[in-house]
This record gives sequence, C-alpha cells and structure tokens, in this order.
Amino acid sequence: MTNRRKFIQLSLTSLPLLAACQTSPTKLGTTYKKPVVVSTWDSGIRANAAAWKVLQTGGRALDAVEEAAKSAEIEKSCCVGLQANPDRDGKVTLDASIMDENSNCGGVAFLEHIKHPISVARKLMETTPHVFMAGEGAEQFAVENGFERLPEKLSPDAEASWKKWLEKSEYKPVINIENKSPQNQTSPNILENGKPNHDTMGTIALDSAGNLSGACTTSGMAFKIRGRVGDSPIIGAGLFVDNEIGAATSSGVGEEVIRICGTHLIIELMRQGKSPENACQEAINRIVKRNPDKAKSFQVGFIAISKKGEVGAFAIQKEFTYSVTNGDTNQVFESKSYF
Ligand code: SD4
Repeated sequence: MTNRRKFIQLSLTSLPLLAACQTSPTKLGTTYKKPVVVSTWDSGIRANAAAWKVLQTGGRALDAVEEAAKSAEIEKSCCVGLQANPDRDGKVTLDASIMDENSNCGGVAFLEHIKHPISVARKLMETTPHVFMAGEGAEQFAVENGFERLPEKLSPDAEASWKKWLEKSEYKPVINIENKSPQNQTSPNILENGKPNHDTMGTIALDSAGNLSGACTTSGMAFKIRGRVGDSPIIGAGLFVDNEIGAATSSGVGEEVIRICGTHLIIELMRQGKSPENACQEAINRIVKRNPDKAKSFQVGFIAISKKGEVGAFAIQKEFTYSVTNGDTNQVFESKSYF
C-alpha cells in the first residue's frame, strides 16, 4: 500500500458479518485473501455487503456480483436504477452487464420500467444464445421472462434535479468529478441536494473457488440525449472478465472508455504481466494521451482484480473511490489519479 493512497476505515461493528471474520490480517500489499469483492465508489461498500452475504458462505462470484448490482439498483441514495436521474426528456433509461467465469455474458441497454436490469442481463446470458439487447425489445424480453413493468415515475430527487437542469437545459455532460471546486459546483451533474452524481455501480468478485465474475449497472449520464448508451452494458468496455487473468470494470464518461475498449485492454495488459493498478493506469494514460486538455474536465476510473486477488485502480481525476470487502477488510480507498 503506498502512502499516497488514503483510505477510510469503516467501522466493522456496523458490519457484524465481517466482524465475525476479522481474525488475521491476510492482506499482503494490495492482494486480498479470497473471497473478495470490489466495487466502484464509496457506495460500493453497501453493494459489497450484499455480495458478501453470498461470498462468505462459499457462494459463486456470479451470484455475488448480481446481488451487489441489485442492491444498488434499489438503493435510494445511489444514482443507479429507476430512482436515478432521467435523460433530458425526463425518462430513466438503464444499462447493465454481467459476465461470469466461463466468459458467458449479457448486456442490456436503453431499458426502461424494469427494476433490476442486471437480472435481465443475466437472464439473457443464461437463457438465450445472445449477449446484448436494447430498448423496447429488451423490455419485452424482460416482461416475457416475468420481470414486472413498472409505471413511469421519477424519484423526488431526480425530478428536482431534472427540473433544475431544464431551467438552462445546458447539454454539458460532465460525469463524476466530485471535488467541490467552484467550477465543479456548477456542473449539471452535481445534484441539487449536493449529492455527487455516481451513476454507476461496477462490482468484480473472486469467490472461494477462485472464480471471477463482474457486474455493472447504471443510469448512464444524467440528462443525456434520449437513446444514448455508455460503456456499462458493453462487454469489453465497462466490464470484462477472463477467469485465467482477472476482472475489470469502470465508471465515468463511457464514450471515452468505449474508445479504448477499456476493461478488455486492462485484462490484456494484465495478461502481459502488468499489475491491476498498472494496467488501469495504462488504460487511463491512453485516454488522456488522446486529448490531454479535454481530459482535464472529465472523469474515468477503473478498478481491476487479478486471479490471485490483487486489486488495483486508477482514475483521471482525484476522488475516484472504490470499496474492497473480504473476511478481513471492509474499506473505501481513493485511487491514484493522473491529475
Ligand atoms: C456511462 N459510465 O453511461 C457510465 C456513467 C458512469 O457514474 O459511470 N457514471 O457512461
């Protein structure tokens, strides 16, 4: 652990299920004893708690990451799921993807009215020969498979933010820069209630059998143009798992992640011997190098885990956080960053 890395030790007493396992510190550097789960952002600690219930009893990483995503999709204080910010037309459209240890994968994009897009992605993965569905067809698939179609209704927070945004209707999508500098305070993506705009929960896990899986769920970019889809539902962009090497996921401006096939790139760099942190750093470098000036004004953050349980992260801007949970650890870390 370098001393640049600041971490927030959360109270283990608030997590009895972890406190029970808190016996020997087995973390070596950034390598964690399996099972272990890692999620984007501070709110990832709560997604991790849902995943941990599966992992601590010897469950499968795939089930754990789905539970993590599902918990985010219904969490009121998290900008994921149907309570998240809408597009510029006032409609919430959701993207999600999931991938298991056998390279099975599923993604859904531009999905409306469905509470758990991640489970639709899993259903697609497990019951069809396909890997990606979008829009009305994805919704129809969900309903045909027993998912309830919920009526359109913005959460009070989302409605207030959208109405505020409509006053200027400034199409200036800036994602995930949470430092409260005067410049960023005016971002349309800092919510009215001061809540940072964390629109994505990415979770990667290594289970006790040594298998990796990942899930990523998002409402995308707040007040986006209708139909816009980011990196999160795209395998190889917002999420990638290779059970021989590792797993990676992302948060931030999806367009930039798609341009470099971010998470696939990270896994390939790890295959060539880079650590998860160095692989994430190299992916960030590629984004910044393409346009160093533009990169000053947006955020992308990656997290990755290796087959051995080594965890790493890197972001463009400061204040990209990620949460790590295993039998000994339940912590939020701030990743290193380019700027
Ligand atoms: C997207 N990557 O749709 C997502 C947005 C995000 O936190 O990560 N928000 O581009």
